Amino acid sequence: MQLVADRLEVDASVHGGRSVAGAAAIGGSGAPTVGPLEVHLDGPGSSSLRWSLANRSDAPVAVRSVAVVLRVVDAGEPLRLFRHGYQSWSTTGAVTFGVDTDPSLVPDSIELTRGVHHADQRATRPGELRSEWVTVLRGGDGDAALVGFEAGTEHDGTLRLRHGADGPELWCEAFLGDAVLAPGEHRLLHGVEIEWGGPDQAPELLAGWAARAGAFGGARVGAPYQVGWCSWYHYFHDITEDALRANLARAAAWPFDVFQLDDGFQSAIGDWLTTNDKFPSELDAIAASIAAAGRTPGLWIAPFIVAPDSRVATEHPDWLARYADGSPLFGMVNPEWGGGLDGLQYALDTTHPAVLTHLEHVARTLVDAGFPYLKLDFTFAPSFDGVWADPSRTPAQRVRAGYEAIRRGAGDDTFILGCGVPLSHVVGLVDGNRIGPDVAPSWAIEAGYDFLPGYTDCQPATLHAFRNTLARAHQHRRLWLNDPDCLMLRQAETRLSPAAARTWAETVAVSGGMALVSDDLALLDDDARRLLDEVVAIGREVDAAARTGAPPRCGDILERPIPGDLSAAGWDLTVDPVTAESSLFRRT
Ligand code: 9PG
Repeated sequence: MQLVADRLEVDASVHGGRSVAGAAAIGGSGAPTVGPLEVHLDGPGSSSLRWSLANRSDAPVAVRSVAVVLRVVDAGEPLRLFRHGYQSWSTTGAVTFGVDTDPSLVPDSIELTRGVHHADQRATRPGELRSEWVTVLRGGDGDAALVGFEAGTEHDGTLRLRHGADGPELWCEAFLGDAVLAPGEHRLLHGVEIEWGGPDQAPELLAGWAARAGAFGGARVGAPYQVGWCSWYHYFHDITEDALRANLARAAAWPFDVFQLDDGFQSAIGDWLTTNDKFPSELDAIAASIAAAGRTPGLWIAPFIVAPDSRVATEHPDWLARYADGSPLFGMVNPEWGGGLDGLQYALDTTHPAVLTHLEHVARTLVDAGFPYLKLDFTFAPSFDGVWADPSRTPAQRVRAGYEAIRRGAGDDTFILGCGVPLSHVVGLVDGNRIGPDVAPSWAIEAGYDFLPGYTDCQPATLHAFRNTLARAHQHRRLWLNDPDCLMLRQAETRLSPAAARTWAETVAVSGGMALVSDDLALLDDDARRLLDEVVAIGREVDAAARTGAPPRCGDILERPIPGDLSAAGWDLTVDPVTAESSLFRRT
């Protein structure tokens, strides 16, 4: 297989509408130009592309995307692609060109869902497969090529495998999401690297890329191994202060560092500093009780979305992002949240200085109230297409600005866990990141619960969390601490078999990632406790090895849609994803 630089492709419009999309040859003398945009390229098709973009006109230009197109030559079939998902919950794993499809092409896929799971919320071209931030391509001839952006903080990097005139093409796309370049403005784009390896070396290629991207972005990888409890996966929205306190009392017998309250305490989405009727105490009193029990108080918030009837939204309508018609932009939907519009929530405009001051204040107030551990959820909302106060900002810059405000308010010592987050946007700002969909008290998704057309694999199910935990194992201690999502230890009030619960526990262990329990502790017996102790013992070993040596290795990452092999620190885990049966061995 060869990757041969072919041309430049630009999608842009003169501010206000007229398209200036087009292609330009590369390789000749002078910088290729499409309409008012000039692109400086250094090393296209070599192992390292450096590039930048300039608006040479005297009018503003809205840039959707700029791509260097590589022809994929002599790859042979099957042509496999490591498809890296956009955000925490987005499906990650191997797909085959000409066989698999992009979920945005499913006829009844919903635009909000496409915005949640891709940098570009528009549907792809037929036959196209796309990966965010990084990919590995492997043809039938055996060579594997990693193509990855060194960062995703200033703009997204989307790798699109498409049918071209002469065969497959890989588009290395800088996605700016219609960010407006002022007349004369010049912007650096994130570099793209290509690394080659043998047919079995995808895990090593990915580990090497993650190490370089982490070092480049100043990744926060030094936090201690985390063991904790989280209120979500037993109580969900019905968590009460009584239930929280009952678990805190039982936690005395458990080895938790962190004790984290999840969704369900807040008076409204967006009004994070006040509790609802289920929580008679204020947040500082709850944090004080957790701290008095010797645990680190943790709290969930969804800082960039607000309920239509929340105080923040009704008192500050100018803080909301907008659609072109002037109505507030939707950032997520969840009927359980209420808000007055069937569960639809608005997105805050993180390019508005007052919004950033507000976010900083919320974070500082929560840390001052006693929560040095914050889980930030549904944080993709500022990436959506819309009308933003500062039109020069890209989707990546909008998300990152929100995280930066929270980090400023929370201080350097707070553990920040990203969730529902476009992963490339937050390197250097988060300590941990959720790297997969939610677990659930069942293995596969249950019939009749497929409520996201095209995106079923991103819905809550332990199998879906399992898949991403293997496929993103290379990121642990390179980009952040991986959070594979909570263990599911209980044997009552669950449809997970004992074998499946053990398989998931072993997976969390061999991933070296965060070990969080999320059961009503009253339901857990001695077997559950022994399983947690086993997870923590193996997890600590794997985590320590990942700090100094290689991250966990998923050996069959390109072999099948759902891999089953994970190895680290002498441990070999093999799982059949269909039956959820596992075998775990220690090499001697
Ligand atoms: C709280 C939860 C937990 C959980 C998060 C996140 O696609 N969905 O509709 C969807 C809903 C909830 C969800 C993920 C996806 O879970 O991952 O740990 O904090 O929010 O509401």
